[in-house]
Amino acid sequence: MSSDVRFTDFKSDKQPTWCPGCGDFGTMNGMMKALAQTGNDPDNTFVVAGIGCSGKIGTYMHSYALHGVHGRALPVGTGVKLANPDLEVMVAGGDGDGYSIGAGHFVHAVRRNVDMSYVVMDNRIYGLTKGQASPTSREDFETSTTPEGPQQPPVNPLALALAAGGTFIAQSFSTDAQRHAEIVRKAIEHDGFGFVNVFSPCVTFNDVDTYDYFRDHIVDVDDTDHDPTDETAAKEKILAADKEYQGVLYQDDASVSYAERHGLDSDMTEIPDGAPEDAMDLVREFY
Ligand SMILES: Cc1ncc(C[n+]2csc(CCOP(=O)(O)OP(=O)(O)O)c2C)c(N)n1
Ligand code: SF4
Ligand SMILES: [Mg+2]
Repeated sequence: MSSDVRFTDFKSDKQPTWCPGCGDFGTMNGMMKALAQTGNDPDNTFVVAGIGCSGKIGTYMHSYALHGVHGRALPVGTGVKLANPDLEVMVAGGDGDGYSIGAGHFVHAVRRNVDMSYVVMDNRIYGLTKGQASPTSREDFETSTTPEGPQQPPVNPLALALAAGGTFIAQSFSTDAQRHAEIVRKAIEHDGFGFVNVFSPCVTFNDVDTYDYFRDHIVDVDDTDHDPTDETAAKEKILAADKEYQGVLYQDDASVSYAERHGLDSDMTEIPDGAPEDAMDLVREFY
């Protein structure tokens, strides 16, 4: 880790193929800033990406990266972090990747509370496959596969995370650059699973959840008297159907990460009660 890392050090030499104006540019920009601000550098950072337009992010960032299978980024990220706790692990993907095919992994990653961050580029549509409804699409959003809209209420990812025992639950807007970077930074600094749902508009296929829509509707929790450590207050805001909140909605200050809970951070060379010294000599040979 180095203190003089600039956020542009996280930019790869590959030019993004995202459509001009895609929200994912801003989302990635904030992720790179947050990584630099927290003292990380490309040599200690591992980005695991899902499949989708959003999933291309690992190619555009300069770090260790894995572009995995659709919906499976979280278990891969979990494995990377547990195998090498010294790495800063950031998992990134789309609303389809995380809340549709990957929904089961999402719930279990949240409750495991492994110390990593998860950034979802929520454009409320399947962008890469050209505009089908996603789990976060509005009930009446007409697409090629849902000509009369999905006709079922959208998934509320923040509510899902809270119900699963989430310890850091936040939301940001990709073009609110400084604020978005600040929220991702807090997710990285959180001791546990830092989840950020990012409004990251798809300018090509979603003509309802647009930049203008979010600009007109977002309420920043920092402009309210919200206390993110108050779970009841967090629940109230997260379930408010008529609001699009930005900021840290919930943070459990007493969060205990998976590694801490299971003693995975412990020194493997220390002699536990009952272990003979000669057995420990054999253990030490591996450290
Ligand atoms: C197992 C599997 N099923 C389906 C697909 C097809 N597919 C690719 S991306 C995608 C959805 C992408 O939507 P989202 O995760 O929201 O990402 P976006 O493109 O909007 O960023 C689907 C269904 C796939 N690649 N693999
Ligand atoms: S199709 Fe939508 S999500 Fe995909 S790159 Fe274009 S604007 Fe972004
Ligand atoms: Mg999407």
